[in-house]
Amino acid sequence: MKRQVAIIGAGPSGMLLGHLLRQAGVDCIVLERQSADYVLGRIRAGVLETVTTDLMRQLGLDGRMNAEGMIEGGFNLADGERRIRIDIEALTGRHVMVYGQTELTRDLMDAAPDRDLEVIYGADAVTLHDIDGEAPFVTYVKDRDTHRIEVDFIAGCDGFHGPSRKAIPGSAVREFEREYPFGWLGILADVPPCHSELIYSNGPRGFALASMRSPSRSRYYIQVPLTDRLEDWPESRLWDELALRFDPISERGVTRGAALEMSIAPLRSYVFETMRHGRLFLAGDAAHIVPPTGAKGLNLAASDIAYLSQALIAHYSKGDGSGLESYQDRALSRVWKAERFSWYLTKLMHRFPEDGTFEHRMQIAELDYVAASPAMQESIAENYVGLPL
Ligand code: FAS
Ligand code: PHB
Repeated sequence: MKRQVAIIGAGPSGMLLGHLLRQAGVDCIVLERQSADYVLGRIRAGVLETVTTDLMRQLGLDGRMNAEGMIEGGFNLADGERRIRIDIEALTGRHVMVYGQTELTRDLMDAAPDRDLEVIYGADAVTLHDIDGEAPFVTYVKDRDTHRIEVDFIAGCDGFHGPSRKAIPGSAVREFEREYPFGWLGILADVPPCHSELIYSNGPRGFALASMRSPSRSRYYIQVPLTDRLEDWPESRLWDELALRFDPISERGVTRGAALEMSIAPLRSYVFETMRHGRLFLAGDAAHIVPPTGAKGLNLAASDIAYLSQALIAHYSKGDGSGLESYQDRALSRVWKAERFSWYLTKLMHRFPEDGTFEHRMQIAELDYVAASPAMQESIAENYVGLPL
């Protein structure tokens, strides 16, 4: 089989790229290891920058997002008893959209058949071949048959644990990493949010985030030691902890309910600077990871895909290869700025085990400065809504 582009991974990166290429008449195929249900079962991001909502609008797939998503003109930083509202609408003229990654992925999946986007779920043993050569190809196994696809280009959209990054030879690897000494315990429940906007709190008991998916569905996180397991956290214990942290600083206090999902995610900052190697291009979590504190992960994947889709479409429609040549540098410029902001907010809002009372007073002093400085609030706001492409 011969296709123009093979896309590995049917998460947000792969599905956004697939739709954008098909919309421009570029022939592509998406290869996904898991089932569609499994992909939809992963609960992840909740806040979309305009770079992401603009792509959905460009695809004409923003209908449900506009109907069910929540426009947020601000968010809050807190330190236990004080809430500092960052008025992103007034400070930047822009906003963010609260609409779960699961729903965005569902919209992209549901539209694939009618838009002639071929997605192979259950594609095992996806392997990249000759990515340095002029005739790369991909192989995979499905229903015990091995399939081979000759391609012009491969888009590695297979997340942090996929095969694409690992296909790049060690001599070309340039990577940077920081692992954080804690994780995020998250819970999703059909209960009304405690506050009309997100609250990131660095209170006396540690970091907590009050987020949402709709006026009747809430998403909460608290910082937990890396040694904690889900079995250490019966739902009642987590609701007690969330009430202690958010009842004093929220409009309505925490409403309890049965968990639809609970999970513990590790936090890391990671950049793999070789985002292009020969005919292979990496995008999204395959190339970089941010701690979710700045709500950047999904949105960075979207900006990579904005650059990569423009480059591939220019190559096929005009024979213009300049976008492919500049992809890595353009993408990395935005990636590193988002890594900085995510690292900054993570340092500001979390209790680090190695920190003492002085470091905590530095965090409080920083929040005092944020509370008093319109310039600092504008800086935080412009990073939170997403820097320009
Ligand atoms: P994804 O990981 O979403 O998708 C990669 C796809 O490739 C997956 O479907 C996978 O099954 C597939 N794949 C992997 N190996 C393969 C193989 N060998 N063959 C074929 N397919 C393969 N971001 C935020 O902004 N806010 C958050 O709150 C947030 N929470 C997160 C929580 C967790 C537990 C994780 C892991 C990430 C979180 N993120 C969050 C970041 C997340 O939203 C990512 O940025 C986003 O999923 C990136 O999308 P993709 O690049 O498509 O990668
Ligand atoms: C979420 O709603 O899942 C969410 C929101 C903002 C973040 C991280 C996660 O920074």
